[in-house]
Amino acid sequence: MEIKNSVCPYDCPDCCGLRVHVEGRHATRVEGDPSHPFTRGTLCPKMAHYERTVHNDRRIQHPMRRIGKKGEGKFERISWDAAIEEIAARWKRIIAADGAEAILPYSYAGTMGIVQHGAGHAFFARLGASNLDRTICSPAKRAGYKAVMGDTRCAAPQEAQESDCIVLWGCSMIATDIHFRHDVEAARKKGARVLCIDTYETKTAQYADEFFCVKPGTDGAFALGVLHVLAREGLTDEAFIEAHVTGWEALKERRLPHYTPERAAAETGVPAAEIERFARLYGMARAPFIRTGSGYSRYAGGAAATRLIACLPAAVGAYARRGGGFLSSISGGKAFDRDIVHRPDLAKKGVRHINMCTLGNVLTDARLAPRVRSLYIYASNPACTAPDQNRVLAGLSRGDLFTVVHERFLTDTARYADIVLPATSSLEHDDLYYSYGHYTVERARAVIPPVGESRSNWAVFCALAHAMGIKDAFFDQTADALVEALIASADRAWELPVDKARLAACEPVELPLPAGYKMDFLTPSGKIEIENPRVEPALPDYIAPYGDAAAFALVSAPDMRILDSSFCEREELTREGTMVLMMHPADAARLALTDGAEVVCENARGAARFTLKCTPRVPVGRVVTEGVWWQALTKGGNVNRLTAQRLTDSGGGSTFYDVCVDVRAARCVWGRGDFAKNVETDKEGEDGYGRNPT
Ligand SMILES: Nc1nc2c(c(=O)[nH]1)N[C@H]1C(S)=C(S)[C@@H](COP(=O)(O)OP(=O)(O)OC[C@H]3O[C@@H](n4cnc5c(=O)[nH]c(N)nc54)[C@H](O)[C@@H]3O)O[C@H]1N2
Ligand SMILES: Nc1nc2c(c(=O)[nH]1)N[C@H]1C(S)=C(S)[C@@H](COP(=O)(O)OP(=O)(O)OC[C@H]3O[C@@H](n4cnc5c(=O)[nH]c(N)nc54)[C@H](O)[C@@H]3O)O[C@H]1N2
Ligand code: SF4
Ligand SMILES: [Mo]
Repeated sequence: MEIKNSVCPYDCPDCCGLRVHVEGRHATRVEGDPSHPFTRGTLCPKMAHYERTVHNDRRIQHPMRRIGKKGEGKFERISWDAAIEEIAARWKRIIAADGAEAILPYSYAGTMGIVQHGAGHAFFARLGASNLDRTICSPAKRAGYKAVMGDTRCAAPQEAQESDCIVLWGCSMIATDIHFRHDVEAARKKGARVLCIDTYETKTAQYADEFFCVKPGTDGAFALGVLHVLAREGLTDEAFIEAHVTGWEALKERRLPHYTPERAAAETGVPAAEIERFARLYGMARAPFIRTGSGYSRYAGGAAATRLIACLPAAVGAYARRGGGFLSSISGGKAFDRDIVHRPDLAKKGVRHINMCTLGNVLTDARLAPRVRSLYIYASNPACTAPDQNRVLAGLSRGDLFTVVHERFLTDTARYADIVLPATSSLEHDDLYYSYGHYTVERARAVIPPVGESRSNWAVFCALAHAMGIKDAFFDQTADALVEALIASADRAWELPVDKARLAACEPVELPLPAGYKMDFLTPSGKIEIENPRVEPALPDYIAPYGDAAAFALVSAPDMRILDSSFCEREELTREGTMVLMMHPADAARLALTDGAEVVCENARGAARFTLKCTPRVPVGRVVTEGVWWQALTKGGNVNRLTAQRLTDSGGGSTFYDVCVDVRAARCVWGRGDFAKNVETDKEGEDGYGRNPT
């Protein structure tokens, strides 16, 4: 038995260091790496048995061609050569008839490693395929942060250890950023208060000292109300503002008078006295620290809300204090020149961009020119995780759409593929990882050989490049050669020397930060720009959510046991799963629904079926589901049957939580069915679920 270092590849801010026990061709055990500066040797429940994902019976072992109907999941085994040849032949025909833009790549963060995550970018750029704008997660938050803070580095999470007031804002820390708890605990031992702002009583809210429960999508109004109180009660740091902030006076004169605590209370549902209390706790703290998740930004006004939240630390001068600051998202990826992998220089001019949040419309809109004729999907499961699922499934069902899915498991998406290709897990390929929640980076080499005939993303794109007749030595490299080049690029990409020897040796490496980095405001003016003339509107204002004409606001939050739809393969994690809908007992009583009942949620886009859980953790007028479950684990469609393709104010982001639904009892009861059965019931439309608006 050998123990080797690796890195957790999932789309999680923690990016844990792993210690993998290897026996022959098998990983037998996975533990946390105690030498990792942020994750310190512990793992979340999902990764504690990563070997059960890697050596799972459900792993796709070899390439396959569809023999059943789309969505049915019937395939025959074919060879890699046959698969690559068929894809290349189809693509050549499509390019000849409609041009390369008729091919659309679709990928996201199934793996976060720089090489495997962006493995297709150079290939599809060279081909001239449609560009995909990867907007599904948090571009509104990024755009909002950038508008105020430019490229300013976020405070390191460890900074919070010295804070006396930590705000977890739309951040489900216990589910999604569990290792930050260590830093929060350290501060708490020294007397810090922990405040949580969310839409229902999450485990994180229960953990916090104070919980502020806002109406979904109203955080911008909450921030404005707090800023009003800070200004009114003289809790701002005028010297800091004078030296480091632009636009405070404009905000104070043109926005804050409209956002009295009473007005903010009307928008957010948080009583005025509570908003005042929050402002005082935050404003009187010596060194307040805000950690935002992205939940609050997946609404119509997601970018505006981020801009307004970013005004809080500016107003009280939190950046200047030891332990104070703002942690939105860390760009550890900037330590490396990712263009080495992405090769934007290969891109052809004028090629169209397609926003991934609008996949449903893009696939079903017959007027789109050219129509998308082929979809190549890797490291993502859009049939499950993309909004407006009925549209997405209608698109994926098109007989004239040639779909290739490169996957580890036969996901909801893979079932619609014409060709399925088996993908390696992170233990089977080489890569380099950075985090969006801390400043540690780490290299991982393959620690076991590929399971079955699986191949890495990079290996598949090299094979496709050759088959498409692309003659470029770039596609003759190994993934590890790209990792080496990335590591070497740290010299020019990061301003302080990175420990490349440790990095090369697969040890976790903390990126060095310049002293005083928190006060180094990397905006054109060198100041925090509350007012920014380069963005529209120059001065941020609250934007109300879209909503729908239906009774309940529906929030779909992260589930502790799975990560988006990843880990649905793990029976011990999902055994008790079926999608649960949480509702306040008073609402349930009003609708004559009982705990454990099967209920249907519906709106103009579709319907989905849930098991009801009555709980006062969810306020009246709201319902909450957790996790994005594979269809086979639901009782009839997952939550994305109900979500919309509408975009955020800026950044073109997803608005997953900006949704309303009506709720009623299901008319007939289905057991936790297999996939085929659920498809059947969809067709019958017995409960109206699976209703397809097209
Ligand atoms: N266990 C687990 N871990 C995960 C994931 C998962 O699904 N499960 N997902 C991964 C991914 S892809 C991401 S992007 C990250 C981060 O996941 P993110 O979604 O970016 O952020 P979270 O920290 O989970 O915070 C989401 C929280 O926002 C709350 N929320 C929803 N609407 C509002 C609102 O209007 N206002 C406020 N204040 N709060 C609101 C939700 O109730 C939820 O508790 O987590 C990753 N880690
Ligand atoms: N309703 C609702 N919907 C949501 C969310 C929500 O909170 N509510 N969250 C949204 C967010 S924040 C995000 S980021 C998206 C994420 O949505 P997706 O991008 O679909 O992410 P996952 O569901 O994790 O699926 C990733 C897939 O990649 C595969 N994979 C892993 N490693 C590799 C690899 O190396 N190569 C290949 N080819 N495949 C690999 C995994 O097997 C897995 O099936 O979901 C969004 N959808
Ligand atoms: S999913 Fe997140 S917390 Fe869990 S092991 Fe991976 S990086 Fe760590
Ligand atoms: Mo995400």
